[in-house]
Formats: sequence, structure tokens, C-alpha cells
Amino acid sequence: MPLNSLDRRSFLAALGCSAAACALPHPVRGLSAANQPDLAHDSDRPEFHFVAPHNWLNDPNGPLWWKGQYHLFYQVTRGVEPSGAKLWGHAVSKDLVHWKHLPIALTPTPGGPDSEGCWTGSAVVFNGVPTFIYTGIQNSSLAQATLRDGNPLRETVLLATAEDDSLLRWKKLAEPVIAAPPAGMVVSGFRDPCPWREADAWYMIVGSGERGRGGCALLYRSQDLRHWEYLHTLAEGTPSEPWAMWECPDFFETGGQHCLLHSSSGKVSWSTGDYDIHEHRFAVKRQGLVDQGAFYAPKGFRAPDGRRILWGWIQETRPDAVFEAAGWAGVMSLPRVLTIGKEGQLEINPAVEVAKLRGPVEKTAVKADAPYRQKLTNLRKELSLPIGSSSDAITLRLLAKGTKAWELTVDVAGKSVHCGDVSFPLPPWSVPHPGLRVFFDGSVIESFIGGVEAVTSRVYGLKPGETELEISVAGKGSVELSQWSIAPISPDRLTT
Ligand code: DQQ
Repeated sequence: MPLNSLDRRSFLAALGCSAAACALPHPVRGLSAANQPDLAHDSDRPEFHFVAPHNWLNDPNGPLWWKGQYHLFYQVTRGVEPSGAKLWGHAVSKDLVHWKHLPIALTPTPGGPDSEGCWTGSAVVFNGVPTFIYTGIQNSSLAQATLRDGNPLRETVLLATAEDDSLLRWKKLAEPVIAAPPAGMVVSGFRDPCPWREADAWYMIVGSGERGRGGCALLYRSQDLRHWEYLHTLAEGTPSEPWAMWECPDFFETGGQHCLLHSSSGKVSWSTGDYDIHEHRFAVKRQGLVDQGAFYAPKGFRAPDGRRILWGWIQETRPDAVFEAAGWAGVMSLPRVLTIGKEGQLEINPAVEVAKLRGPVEKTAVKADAPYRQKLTNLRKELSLPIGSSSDAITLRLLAKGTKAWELTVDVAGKSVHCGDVSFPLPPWSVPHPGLRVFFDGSVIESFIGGVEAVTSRVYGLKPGETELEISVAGKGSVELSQWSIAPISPDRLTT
């Protein structure tokens, strides 16, 4: 396939701007000079989670380890409205927790197959060259549209190759590597490619679905990432699914077992089971949710030490007008390590690197008849509590000026978890397990329960000095609370 003669560098040159000058514009577009928010001092904005410098952020894209650094790309727009054309933001880290913003990696090419947006995709290394395989969207006729809900849009699978080892410049192929869904399918979407290497070839799934049938992951095979042969569906949903579309499928092997993630109807499902490497069929045996709260469209990769690491998009739960006025939206989750237990249970734990941000530990015995109370002087904190040994249930509560703002109950005796509007059963866990770990960071709360469940919450308007933490224990005896203050990962809430 011919390479695009108007690659990104020459396109930028034609516009008279360097890659660096084409980073996200500051101040926040769409807000008047008088209304520019002070993002570095916005206490809703996290301090140890990754965020875009400003504007709208959604899915993580193409995480990659390259030449001694972790690269994280992500969906971002030039404004704060969710509907803006999507670009690929770019950040780099040496340790998975401290990030440096780099210029935008991918922008729509006028007149090209991604003219209306560079949507989600993956990064792999092919023949020694970091390569993006991603979704391009462009306006289309109804006949070619793969999305027909509003203006007809055509989604195709596109490819771009890195032109330098810092991954700042990317050269796009002019034509899609997959131009249309399999013949005969009337899809409800066709996007978010996820490739992987097997002994004989590259394989790739693309998120899709059909009305009346449910979502599915379409499986393709290639020798060169440029020519793809459609095989069959790797997995399919059911007609009763609220959306007939699986977004952001992610298929991987870890510890000799296989897992498929997909996002649909605002939730991320995991499925584990048997993958037949000869027939390329996946027989699902066990399923669950990766997170019960505000967490969507995750993307994983294999770290150089073999760990499967995943980031997800922590969505806003406040009205659009409120985050648009705030000048930013969307947070990247902490890096999560995925493993698969003996019985096929997906295990989800924060990467150990996050613990490098801890200050000195403070330990307290919390007794059943005496709730623990503490005024929070900052909103950067990790708590750890054992669950299931000496307590029947543990409740954590945040009070803002004395009013309940958030509550999580892990009811071990009742085998259930309750967090705001969300309730779910506690699945069996392996022993020993990591207990309850909760991370508070501005408006984000990520809770990990026994290494087998996670629930992410958003709580806005908390202020240091006006927020109280309360922990109560039901049962007999006492529970040892460990807590740490967590160091910020940048001096200005990653606004530069
Ligand atoms: N977000 C992307 C799509 C994907 C969706 C567009 C999931 O590629 O399906 O920003 O949040």
C-alpha cells in the first residue's frame, strides 16, 4: 500500500507549525479570557492520576514500552465538549507514575480517512518500528456508513508508523488497512482494533456488533499488518444487550490464561476461558466487570517484565456544563495489573509503582465500638485495611462540612459491597489477598476490594480541611488501618 505523501510532518510544515507548536492550545478553547479556570489549583483535579493538561480526555490508546520509556496515548479534543474531533494526546514516563506531556501524536488529516477524528487504537512494534493501528472516521454516504445514528460516518482501520525514537512524528498510510466490515454484515460500529502476535501471524480483533444480535469482536489475520483476512467472530454477545456494540475489545494472555475485555453500555466486561490457538476460537468460561463504577474503554499492554498493565478512562459524573466551565474532563485510572486466578477469576490490583509515591505509614487500630475519624488536610491519600479476618463489615465515609459525600461498605458476612448507588456481590477471593485499598485523589476515589473487584467514584467539591474521613467496623475485635499521604506527580496538577 503506498505511503501517504502528505505525512504528518509535511502536513504540519504546510500549515506552518512544528509538532511542538501544535500541542493543545492554551488557554482552554471555548472559554473567554476572563473565564479561564485556574486548573493548577482546582481541588477537583487529581494530583497523582494522569490527566490531560486541559480539555476533554477519554480512552487510553496504544500504551507502549519503547527505548526505556512508557508511552501513553489518549483520546483528547481541542475543546472541553465531548463531541469535539478526537486527537491522540501523548505522554511519557520512566516509572509508570510520573508523566511528562508531549505534543499531540495524531491529528485528523483533512480529506483523509480520519478527517473527522483519530479514534481509539493500539500500538505494536513491527519489524522494529512502533506502529499504530487505529480507527479513522470520516463523513460518508449511508451505504458506506458504519455509524448511522446521527450524521453517517464511516469507520476504517488505519495504520501509522513512528518516524523517530521519541515517537513524536508519525507517518500515516494514505489508505485504510481494513476499509469496510466483513461483507454482508450491517454493523452498529466497527472500531478500536487490538492486534497481537502469535507464532504464525498477527491477529487482531475489531469491536463491532449487529442490531438484533448483540456486540462482537471480529477476528482478522495478517502477516504484515497491512493486508488483513477476516476469519470469524472471536466472541459474541447476546440480543438482549442494551447496546449491540462492543467498544475497545482487548484480548491478551497472562500467566498462560486468556482474557477478553470489552466496553459496552458504560461498563467494561471481562471474560476468561480457553483459547484454541489452532482454530482461533475463544470459549468463555467466566465473566465479570473490571470496575463497578466510573471506568470505561480501558487499554492494556505487556510491560517489559511481563505484567499485563491496564489503564481506563475515569469519566465525569457531573453535568457537561459544569465540566465545560471547569475547563477539563476525564482522568486516567491508576495503572492496574491484571492477573487471572486459578478458577479463572480476573484479579485487579494497582501497579506496585504507585506505592513509590507513599509518605510514611501511619497505623491505627480501629475498634468495633469506636469509629475512627480524621480531618483530611490534603486530598491525596491511600488507605489499606484487612477485610474478612476480624471484621464482619467495614464502612468508609467521607463527610464534606459534616454532610455525607461518599460511602463504601464491604460486608464480608453478607458477601456484598455497597458504594453509593452501586451494590454487587463479593466474589470468592484467593487467600491471602490484599484486603481493601482505597485511593483518594481530588474528585477521584479508586477502591480495590480483595484484589478481585474495583469500584471507581467521583466526588466533587471536597476541600482539604473541610473533609472528614470516618471508618466504622462491625463485628468483634479491631482492624488495623494503614494510611499514607501520596505525593503529587507534578507541581501543577499536570497542567504543563
Ligand atoms: N471512544 C472512542 C471510540 C471508542 C469510544 C472515540 C469508547 O473509538 O469506541 O473517542 O469510549
